[in-house]
Amino acid sequence: MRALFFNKIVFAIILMTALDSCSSYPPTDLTKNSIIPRPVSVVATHGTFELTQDAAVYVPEGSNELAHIGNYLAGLLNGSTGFNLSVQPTPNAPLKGNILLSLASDDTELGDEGYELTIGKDLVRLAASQPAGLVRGIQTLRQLLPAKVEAETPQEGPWLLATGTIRDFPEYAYRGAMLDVARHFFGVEDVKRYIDHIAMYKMNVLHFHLTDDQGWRIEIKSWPNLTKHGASTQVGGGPGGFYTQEEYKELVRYARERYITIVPEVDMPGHTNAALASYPELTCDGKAPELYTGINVGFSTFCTSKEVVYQFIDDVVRELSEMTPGPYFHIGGDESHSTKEADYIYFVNRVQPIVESYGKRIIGWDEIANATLADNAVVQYWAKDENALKAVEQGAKVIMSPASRAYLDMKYDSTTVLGLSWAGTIEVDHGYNWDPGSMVDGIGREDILGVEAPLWTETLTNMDEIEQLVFPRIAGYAEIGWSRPDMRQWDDYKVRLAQQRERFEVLGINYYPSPLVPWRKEDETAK
Ligand code: TNX
Repeated sequence: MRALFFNKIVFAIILMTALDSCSSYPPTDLTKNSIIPRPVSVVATHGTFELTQDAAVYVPEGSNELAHIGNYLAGLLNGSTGFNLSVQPTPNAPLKGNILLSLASDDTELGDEGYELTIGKDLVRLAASQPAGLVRGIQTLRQLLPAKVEAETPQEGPWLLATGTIRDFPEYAYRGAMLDVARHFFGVEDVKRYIDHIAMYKMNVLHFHLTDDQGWRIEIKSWPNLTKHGASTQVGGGPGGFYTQEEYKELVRYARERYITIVPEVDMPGHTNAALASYPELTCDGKAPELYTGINVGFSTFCTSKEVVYQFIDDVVRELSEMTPGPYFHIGGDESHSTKEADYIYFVNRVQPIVESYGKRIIGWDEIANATLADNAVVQYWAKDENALKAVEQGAKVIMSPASRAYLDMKYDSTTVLGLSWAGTIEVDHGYNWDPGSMVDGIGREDILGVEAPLWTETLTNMDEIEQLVFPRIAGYAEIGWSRPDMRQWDDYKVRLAQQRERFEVLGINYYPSPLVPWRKEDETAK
């Protein structure tokens, strides 16, 4: 009887040891990480750091901005660890067991968003030349901790990190995702969740598609009917909605805290039915069209020869620019199929100086390259190579959003229920395997400001549906924007992506379990 009991114990110990070795815990090799986007360099020193309840986050004295970033980090860690890490000014005394944030402005290689994360047995140091770099480095630190760090409620530790040094900085300055809140409206909490999702992968731009045929989603005080009437519905006829200026400012603040720039888009002269329905003087015949709840494009246009149109645009750009600290204003300009070519060019040439007069740099979809571009204008390539080439010939920079690769609203394959397929289907590998600098003949890395993945929401009505199309592809677009092309191989990426699954689950993200990704089985996942 006793022998049997003893045998059982021995067996249990052997089993536990075997499981432990599969999960490589405690972690000792920093090069065995699953960080997305892949960092520039990782050097392991083969030890382990343990984060305990005695730790604090230290920041240089006298900087509110760094204290704020320290709080952001403590906030990410405290919920799941159950610790009560506080933010303290860096003392001269020993800092054993703590996390230390600092600025190293002489480390110019790191640029605006790079960071160096040095994990020692006794101390974690995160340094950057600019504050934004610290926030990017915090995302790396997050991904090095067990997935359950993403939980909101206390989880059991230990909270261990392999020791070593990561030096990292982005390939492209602009790394974004777009959210269309015009076809279907999404409230402030949904947008914040979207912002958190993109922040996790070190993206730095939320392009906010605020207006379209189906709805006008931002309060403009000088033209109140835009939201009173123009926001009252959406695709399918639901109630729609809009952001008050206070809500918009709150989103700007939330994004800014994560060093994410909001780029507001007012799409024009096409995609304007909601505005035309609200103010008939913006149409040529002076008649208000009905609100539109279908998903066709190309049927609406501002009356480009009327002065009131430019007064209207001036007011809209002014009110929106005043609430938008970022440098960009997106004027849309796509699919204006009901605007005569000459009128379209006249219109874009008139609108650009208005935007510039409010201190903003213009972005437009690639069609705007047919006009005479303002100095410093940025053209967002989505469809036509010739337009992107015209942009570069005029000295503009290009954002790469090729629909056949980077559109988050394209289906994964023919069985995907949500999404569209006019630009083809985009499986996870197809969305990952392309390089912005060699996508269009004649457009090289030096012409490119960055990469953006747009999400159009004709078929999406809630956050679960958004996430089904966004995850896991968003991680790939983030890596394309951040990591050098020679650092990106699908076979390596798909393994790192598989290891993100547990994070998606802890965060309650409704991801698409692509058959091309070797998602790890439950019993093999790291603790
Ligand atoms: C094209 S891409 C559009 C949008 C649609 C999208 C659907 C672009 C600049 N215009 O109006 O929502 O396709 O995928």
